[in-house]
Amino acid sequence: MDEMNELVKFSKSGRIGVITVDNPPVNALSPGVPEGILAAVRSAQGDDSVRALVLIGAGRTFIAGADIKEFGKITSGERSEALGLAEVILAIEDSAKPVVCAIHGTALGGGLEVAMGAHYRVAVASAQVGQPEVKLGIIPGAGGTQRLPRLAGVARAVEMCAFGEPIKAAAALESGIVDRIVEGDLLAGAIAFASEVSQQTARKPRERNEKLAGDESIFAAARDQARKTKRGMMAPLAAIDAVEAATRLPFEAGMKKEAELFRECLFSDQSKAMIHAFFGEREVAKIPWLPKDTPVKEIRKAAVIGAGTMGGGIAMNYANAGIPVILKETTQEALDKGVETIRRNYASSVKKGRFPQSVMDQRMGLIRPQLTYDGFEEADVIAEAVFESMALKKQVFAEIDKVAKPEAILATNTSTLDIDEIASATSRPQMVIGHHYFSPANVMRLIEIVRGKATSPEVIATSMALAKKLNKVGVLVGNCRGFVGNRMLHEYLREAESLLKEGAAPRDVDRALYDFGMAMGPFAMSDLAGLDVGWRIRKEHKDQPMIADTLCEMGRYGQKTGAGWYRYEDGRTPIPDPDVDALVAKLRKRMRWIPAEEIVERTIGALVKEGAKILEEAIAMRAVDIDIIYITGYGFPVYRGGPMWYGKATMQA
Ligand code: 3H9
Repeated sequence: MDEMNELVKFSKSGRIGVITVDNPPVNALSPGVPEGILAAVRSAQGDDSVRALVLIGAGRTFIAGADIKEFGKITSGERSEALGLAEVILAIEDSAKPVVCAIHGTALGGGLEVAMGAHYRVAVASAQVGQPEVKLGIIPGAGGTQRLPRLAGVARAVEMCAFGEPIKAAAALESGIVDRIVEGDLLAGAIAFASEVSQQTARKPRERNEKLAGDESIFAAARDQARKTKRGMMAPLAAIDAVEAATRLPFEAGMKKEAELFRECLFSDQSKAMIHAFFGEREVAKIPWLPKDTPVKEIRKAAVIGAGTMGGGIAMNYANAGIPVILKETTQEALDKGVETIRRNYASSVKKGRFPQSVMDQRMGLIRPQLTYDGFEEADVIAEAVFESMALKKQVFAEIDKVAKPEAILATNTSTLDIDEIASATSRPQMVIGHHYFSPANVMRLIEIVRGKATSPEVIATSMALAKKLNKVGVLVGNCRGFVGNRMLHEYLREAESLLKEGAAPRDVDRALYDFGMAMGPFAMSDLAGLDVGWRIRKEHKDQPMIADTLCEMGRYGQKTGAGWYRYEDGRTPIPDPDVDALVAKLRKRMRWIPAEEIVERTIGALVKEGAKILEEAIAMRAVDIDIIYITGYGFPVYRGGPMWYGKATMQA
């Protein structure tokens, strides 16, 4: 085997040259990889013993894209702008010997772009291909927006480039991205395919123009969808522009347009923030002080106490991950209601085509509803999700303590209460930890993993691994009132109420923060979550009352009672309510018009200030932990990078 460099190797199998990219863990196109591929393709041109080439990835995947770490170096001026990838891909496409890319794992971003420069692509059935660049605030920058419509047609290319979701091998075959699905050994299948085509004249993908003509309305429809589902993001719109350019301009001019749009996105604040979030999501899984050899226990069986909204959602998470779960309630009525909600949620997914009925049946089959503690002695993790009251939680933990096996993790879903006090109700505080899910628990990706002062390293490590298994983002935080997310939220909501007292209406505050990019404004969000939750907690802690408490005293708990900060005629659309305006007017200290910028500055500023205190107290380990909590749990716009990233960026500006 020849080494083009240490990242790319070349070997021969009969008359087929095999180029292997070997850059673990995901064969990213780090410096050296494009150069190695280019050298291998070039040297094969003059080698008469080689008739065709196979390009394959070593390890678990084909090329998963450009090396994202390099983008920061380009925008900071540390390295030159061009990654040179487009030229390497042209060289592959211009190879006189047919090139076959052999795909397993994921061919993403620059990886798919390399594959689309080749004359053919074969893949194993489990492979996926995609152009996920928009998730990093950029667009494909090495011809993806120009070659994908040529291979797969305009509609598929727009969808993949603008929305970033990968597709499975079968769909890639159907749409013309992949030429064959290989059963069995991928390399052997790719070599056999390359031998078959080695004598044929291969067409260059960039010259395949026949799929470019099509329905022009695709672009307008995609723009509408992007404005709705990717609100505030520039990359999806740029990706649509670039694919549209492919249909209007010759290939070279289309490439130039793509390069311009790519550069604009790459140098934007949005892309920097989204790349921060990409690495942040992976960073939060790392706990520097936890020894690497800390044992992680396997979670084979789970139990959940409380079949309300949270408990039901948590049980679904376990079932979705294939873990059998007991769901316990105290009355048959509450249990039936909880199970019915779960069934309705699954049925709605089946209806939307997310998975077939058989998957729903299998998941429902993993959930065992009951009124007793039978079988709890076998559970590896017990998750408590009862009403937010310290007395009740302590009673439940004392009961669990009697039935759980010694090595079981005892998790509470409390959102504000003291983990240590809850743990004190057991004989094993080292096994107690917070698994704080966000509503709806089966949808929201965040779990705050809250460690008490006695929680063992093993319980922490197992909880972090469990979060990953449940397809969630686990962020480790310390124990204080409200932990990280809700403690900061409290200050944010107080600031929002202060704005009302100075002259703003709830709708003004909500509008300003919605336009900033939050999933919803603070008042609409409070109505959705239920105003009574915070009210009860404030009463329990004898806190200073808020305006929201007065609304609760009026029976206005939010959406669930048809009224809160707003009125709800259809149960979910907020309508400004003169009664609330009158209440606010009575409490108003002064009356002035407050511009949207001030609303954003003060409310987001409140988050940042509390976040800084949380860091000082070491309740969160790193600023990025706070950012990921807010992006994954509180609807903070990912393209602003999270409150701490945003705060730092605006301070520097
Ligand atoms: C692009 O290609 C632009 C082009 O148009 C060209 C323009 C010129 N680079 O996620 P994991 C690291 S943009 C650098 O835990 P999994 C990751 O940080 C790119 N590093 O594994 C982690 O490091 P650590 C388009 C990367 O099995 C480790 O690899 N491509 C990259 O759960 C393992 O990652 C994408 O956006 C990268 N490209 O998932 C794909 N990818 O261990 C992004 C990963 O130190 N990547 N790392 O924390 C993914 O979606 C997932 O990583 C993947 C594997 C599905 C591949």
